[in-house]
Amino acid sequence: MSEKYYTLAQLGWKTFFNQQLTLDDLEQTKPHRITQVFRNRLVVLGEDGELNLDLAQYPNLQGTTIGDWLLVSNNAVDIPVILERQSVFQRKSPGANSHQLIATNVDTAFIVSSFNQDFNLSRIERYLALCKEAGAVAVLVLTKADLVNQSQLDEYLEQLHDLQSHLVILTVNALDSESCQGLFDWCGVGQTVVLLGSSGVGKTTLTNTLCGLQEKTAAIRQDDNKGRHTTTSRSLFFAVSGGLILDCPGMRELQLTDCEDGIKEVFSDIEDLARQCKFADCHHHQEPGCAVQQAIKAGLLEERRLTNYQKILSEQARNSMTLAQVHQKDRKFGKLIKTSIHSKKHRIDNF
Ligand SMILES: Nc1nc2c(ncn2[C@@H]2O[C@H](COP(=O)(O)OP(=O)(O)OP(=O)(O)O)[C@@H](O)[C@H]2O)c(=O)[nH]1
Ligand SMILES: [Zn+2]
Repeated sequence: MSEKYYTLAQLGWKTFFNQQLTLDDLEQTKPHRITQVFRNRLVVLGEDGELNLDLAQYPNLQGTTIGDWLLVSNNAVDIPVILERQSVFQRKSPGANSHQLIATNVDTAFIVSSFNQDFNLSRIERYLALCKEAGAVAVLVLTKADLVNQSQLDEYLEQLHDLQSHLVILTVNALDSESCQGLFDWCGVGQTVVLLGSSGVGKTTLTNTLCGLQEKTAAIRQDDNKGRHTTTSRSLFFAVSGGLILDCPGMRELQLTDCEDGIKEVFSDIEDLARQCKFADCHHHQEPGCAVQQAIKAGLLEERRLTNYQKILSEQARNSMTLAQVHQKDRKFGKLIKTSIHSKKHRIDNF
């Protein structure tokens, strides 16, 4: 990738980013996009080629991820500026009270799921909510279509009917580029695509097929000590159709946070029904005049869908609440430090 030069438009530069530049920025800096994230450094790509940015030298870049646009100064001394993002994918860090950025400035998200035990409507709904919240178009890509027969395939597809109106669903054999042709429509020049999905569903295989890579992307895969090879760092690849593909690590534990709007959009059918319930604070369990329960009884709404809606809504509330509590704790701790500095100063002043 380093020998090849790309225009900013090919790297996904848009008017949205251009509008953020001042005259000084235009004269003294050059836009670069983060294409690889490592523990200690970032690889960024601009019109003049690739640069490595040391995270120890620029601690502000710890809060960036793949897809971000940076203004890197021509003198290579000033701290790079992170441009405002057009879309942000984030989740709750597993086992921690913080957000984890997955990818930014994404146009389209391929929600990758496979026709086997991974096929799970509730998980797909989760990813749909994540896409809504992030501000990217979701396309559902179902892999391993070659491993099921037509009637099994129809059975799976039947279940997807009520998921989301206008949701584009593509069924593919990720190993066969002919079968993946429909995906290229979303991967044109300057378009950024992220692949989301559990481990083993075929994200790396799809990336290889879309990018015309023959061999496994060995450089970004490391043994996780369990005899399993998983994608460990975040990397950006170019599709043969010119688009940019972001490959993120497997996300087995997808916890949603600060995602209420996204969830409500994905479950707008339930939201609409809830407005017709007799009680404004109806929990849709056994309350009289519950329009949601009536729809379930009438076969118009799947009970599973209501359960998943309530589950992920309360999960995101819990996760967001924990973060709020952490912030409150931080503020209290900050005050404590200020008070102790103040009283120390007071003691010194009075000495
Ligand atoms: N037959 C068939 N095999 C597939 C298909 N897609 C992926 N595979 C196989 O499924 C296995 C897992 O695919 P990967 O591409 O490594 O999965 P991944 O989603 O990148 O997994 P992580 O890197 O762990 O997140 C590999 O052995 C692939 O060859 C498909 O459409 N058909
Ligand atoms: Zn109700």
